[in-house]
Amino acid sequence: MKFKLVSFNLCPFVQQVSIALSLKHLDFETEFVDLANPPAWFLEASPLKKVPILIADSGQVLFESIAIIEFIEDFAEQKSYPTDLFERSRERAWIQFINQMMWSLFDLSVKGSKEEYGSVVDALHKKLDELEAATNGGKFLFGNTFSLTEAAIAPFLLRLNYIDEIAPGLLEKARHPNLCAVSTELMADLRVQNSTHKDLKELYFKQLGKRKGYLSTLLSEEYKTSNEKALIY
Ligand SMILES: N[C@@H](CCC(=O)N[C@@H](CS)C(=O)NCC(=O)O)C(=O)O
Repeated sequence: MKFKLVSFNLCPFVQQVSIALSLKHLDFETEFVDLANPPAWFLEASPLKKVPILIADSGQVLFESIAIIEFIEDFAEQKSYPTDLFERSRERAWIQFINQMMWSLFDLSVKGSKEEYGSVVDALHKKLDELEAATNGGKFLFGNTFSLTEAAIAPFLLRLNYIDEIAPGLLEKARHPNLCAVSTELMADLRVQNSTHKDLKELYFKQLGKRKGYLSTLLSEEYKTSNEKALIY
């Protein structure tokens, strides 16, 4: 079976699904839509008018990143979740935790003053403390296997790394050693590298520029000039 992953160039939730599909070696192509000007077929197919949606060649449509990732796990022969039911449930819960944490990236990008930005960083660090405490010192979050939790967190860590380039101190080795090591591992992974729009970093900085928050003041001039309206995602 072949799949079409409907995407928006900046969307981290699409990237999670893309990594999960690659992890399971499923056959898929990515189609980008412009969410500022969405095509009629997309509005018809996507119940929440959001990406990702995954369309099978049978015409069946799936939506919501976590539900799609669960489908991928069920559909693929190669399984990722642990067989122990408690461990399984915990990994699913951490994927939800990571998806909620994804919205901190939006908060970081829009806070106008350094102080407000600092409060978001503090709150994010506390969430990262929780995740750090749950890791076990393996190569990845919960062991040595690249799993669905890695598919979930890689898009978050990638964007954190982008922000860290202009405002260092988001992921600190002293406070989050295991997460830093996982981040290094994931940024070097081809499944992660191949899961985004090829110009993601530039698009991301442009988006930060358009949001005109504190972070935009730290960008190089080329990203500061746009007066285009920023999308909220
Ligand atoms: N809970 C959804 C969130 C998806 C989401 O927010 N997608 C954004 C792009 S990153 C979107 O399509 N926004 C369009 C809109 O809100 O109209 C999921 O995990 O699939």
